[in-house]
Parts: sequence; structure tokens; C-alpha cells
Amino acid sequence: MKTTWPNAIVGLLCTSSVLAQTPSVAPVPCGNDCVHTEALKPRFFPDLQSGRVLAKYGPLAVPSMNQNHGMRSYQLEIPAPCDDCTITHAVADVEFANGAYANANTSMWLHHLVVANSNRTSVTCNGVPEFAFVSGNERTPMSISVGGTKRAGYPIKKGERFFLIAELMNEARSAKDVLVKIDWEFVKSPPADFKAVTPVWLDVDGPCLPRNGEVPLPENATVFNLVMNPPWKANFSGEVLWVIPHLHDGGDSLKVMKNNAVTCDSLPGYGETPGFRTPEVEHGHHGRTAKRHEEMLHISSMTVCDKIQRIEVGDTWGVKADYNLTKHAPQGEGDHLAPVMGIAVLFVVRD
Ligand SMILES: *[C@@H]1O[C@H](CO)[C@@H](O)[C@H](O)[C@H]1NC(C)=O
Ligand SMILES: *[C@@H]1O[C@H](CO)[C@@H](O)[C@H](O)[C@H]1NC(C)=O
Ligand SMILES: *[C@@H]1O[C@H](CO)[C@@H](O)[C@H](O)[C@H]1NC(C)=O
Ligand SMILES: *[C@@H]1O[C@H](CO)[C@@H](O)[C@H](O)[C@H]1NC(C)=O
Ligand SMILES: *[C@@H]1O[C@H](CO)[C@@H](O)[C@H](O)[C@H]1NC(C)=O
Ligand SMILES: [Cu+2]
Repeated sequence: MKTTWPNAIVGLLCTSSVLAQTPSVAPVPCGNDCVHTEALKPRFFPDLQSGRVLAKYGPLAVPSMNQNHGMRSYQLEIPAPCDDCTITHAVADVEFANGAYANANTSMWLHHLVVANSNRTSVTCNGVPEFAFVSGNERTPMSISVGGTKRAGYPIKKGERFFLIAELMNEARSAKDVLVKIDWEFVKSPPADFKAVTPVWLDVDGPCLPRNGEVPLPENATVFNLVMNPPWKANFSGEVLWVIPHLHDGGDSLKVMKNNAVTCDSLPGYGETPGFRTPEVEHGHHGRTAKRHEEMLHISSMTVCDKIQRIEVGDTWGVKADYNLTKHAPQGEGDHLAPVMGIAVLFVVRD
């Protein structure tokens, strides 16, 4: 069963309509030649055996925009950031192999990234590994310990195997070499009162990601919402410590729904720094949105909810993604609009 996980991950990625156009790539080991780590000074739990490493994975060769819209996915087996430890904070980033800034304004997107723990199964989908970390281009931190205020983290046991699945998008006319970076912070041999979190993956594509999380837009619509249906029915109880919400450009709000009521309303910030702004292009895609003559603004942050309710057995939990393409320009892909996402990953301390 366990040995099929890497195949399951590849299968997972290759079911996407977008990725189906790319040749499927078997996961390759990312050993000493492809992971470079630098020790940083930990910020949280200085009284414990805390550590922090900046890991750079790659270089990954991203084809030019002429090939599959510059989109390419990578699956790398990576070493665990630490052994017998618990991850208290993580944040992703990308840079060009020469160290230069990589973001929308320099034509290089961190489209998606997940780190799969192949030894664990998702609690919301039996056929999918547990994702220990997730990031979109907005690079929301996974602050499980809530900035060191909660004695909790994502537990890593010695011998567990991790896969980095990254999708990068190059809008330049030439191929580029890119490094994916994750700043991992952890506590080694955490004390007994340290709590382990379980990630709970809620997704408008459904928890098993049949379309790799990427959902086509409803025909002709400019204002619409996407809902996780059916929602997840909780079979354990616990406290939600942190949420990573994710939308694509065009998104107006990502709502986490508990028993059909909004329990977290995460709002995207657009173009808050120059990296998330690109020059004006003609984007009256399919006549759906008016042509504008202004800078394009891309999602640069998602607000994080800190007043999430508890999970009780029997609750239903889901997500609702509100899109308004008049308010926020969506992403094009060739001559059509790119599929969109609506995801929230809850990090839960089980009772
Ligand atoms: C994780 O799974 C691998 C097989 O993929 C197995 O060899 C290893 O023993 C497992 N480790 C743990 C800690 O369960
Ligand atoms: C979408 O718009 C096209 C062109 O106006 C029209 O032919 C089509 O029926 C519309 N589809 C829906 C689902 O409204
Ligand atoms: C909850 O359901 C999942 C999926 O059916 C199952 O794998 C898991 O063991 C269940 N957990 C509990 C605590 O019952
Ligand atoms: C891109 O944005 C970054 C960070 O906001 C900025 O430092 C850089 O100068 C920008 N580069 C270009 C080419 O606009
Ligand atoms: C969509 O955005 C437009 C432009 O900001 C606004 O006028 C309209 O009220 C919005 N629609 C909804 C349903 O929020
Ligand atoms: Cu996405």
C-alpha cells in the first residue's frame, strides 16, 4: 500500500486537464545535489531544541511560455527537513538560480506547491497522501504554532518519506532555472506537552482533487461561487490552530463553512508589492470582462483567521470560493481563462 504512494501522487497530478498536456514526470530523488540548506536562527521556542533551515530545491528548468503556457510540474523526493521533530512554522518562496527575484513582475510564478508525507493518508480522502505543507504564489506562512504562542506543530517521524510537488509558471519567452525555497522552523524531540496537528484539506474540487484542485469557470459567468459539495463530515474533534486559504486571481473571498455557517472569511490582497503587479495587457477574455487599461494586480496575500471554532464529531466542514471577475481580473491561459481554485487547509489539534 505505502509503496504505491509515489504513483498515487503522480496519478493525482496527471489527472488535471492542464497538466495532462505535460508529459508525466516520475518523482526523482532530490539528494545532496539538488537540496541546499542553510541554517538560520530560530525565532520560536528558544528554550527548547529549536532549529530553522532555509532549504533550496533545484535548480528546476522551467520551459518558456511557448510550451504548455510555461506551466510545468515537478515531483521530487526530498529529505525531511528534520528527524523526530515537529514543524512549527514554514513559508515557501522561489528565486531564479542566479539568486534574482522571481515573482509575477519577473514572469515567474510559484503556481502551487505541496509537500506530501507519503507515510500518512489525508483525513478527508482515503486515496491521497497527507499534505504537510501547501503554498500558492501569495506565499502564506504555515504558522502552526501561531508565532510561537501555541505548543504545537506538524510531527515528523524518522523514516517518513516526503515529496515536493511544485507547479511553476514561466511567462517569459525563454526557459529559466528556478530554485524552490522553504524556510522550515521546528523543534527537535518535542516535549510531551507539545501537540501534534492534523491537516484537514477542504477543497471546492473535492477532498480527493479529481482535477488537481483546478476547477473550470462556469460558462459566461463573471460573478459566481464554487462550493465544496459534499462537505467533509468530521469524525474527530479538536481545536483549529491555523488555516491556509487559497484562491486564484478573480477571487473575492474564501469562506470556511462549519455546518453551513461562515466560520472564517479570508480576503485576498491584490498587488500589495511591485512583485505582484504586471504591466497592462488586453484582457477582455471572451468578452466576459471589460478591457481595462491599467496594471494587472495579482493576489499577494490572504487574510488569516484566528477565531476559528472547534471541530466536533459529526460537524460538516467545507469551503466556498466567491469570484468576481469584474472586480479582479482573472488569469488568462492562451485564449481562454485558466481554471481556478478554492482551498482551505485547517491545522487541527485533535482531542
Ligand atoms: C514510510 O514508508 C516507507 C515506504 O514508502 C517505509 O519504507 C518506511 O518504513 C515508512 N516509515 C515510517 C516511519 O512509517
Ligand atoms: C454563453 O454565451 C454564448 C455566446 O453568447 C452562448 O451561445 C451560450 O449559450 C452561453 N452559455 C450559457 C451556459 O449561458
Ligand atoms: C475518519 O475517517 C477516515 C476516512 O474514512 C478514516 O480513515 C479514519 O480512520 C477515521 N478516523 C477516525 C478517528 O475514526
Ligand atoms: C519586482 O518586484 C520586486 C519586489 O517587489 C522589486 O524589488 C523588483 O525591482 C521588481 N522588478 C521588476 C523588474 O519590476
Ligand atoms: C462585482 O464587482 C463589481 C465591481 O467592483 C461590483 O460593482 C459588483 O457589485 C460586484 N458584484 C458582487 C455580486 O459582489
Ligand atoms: Cu492555485
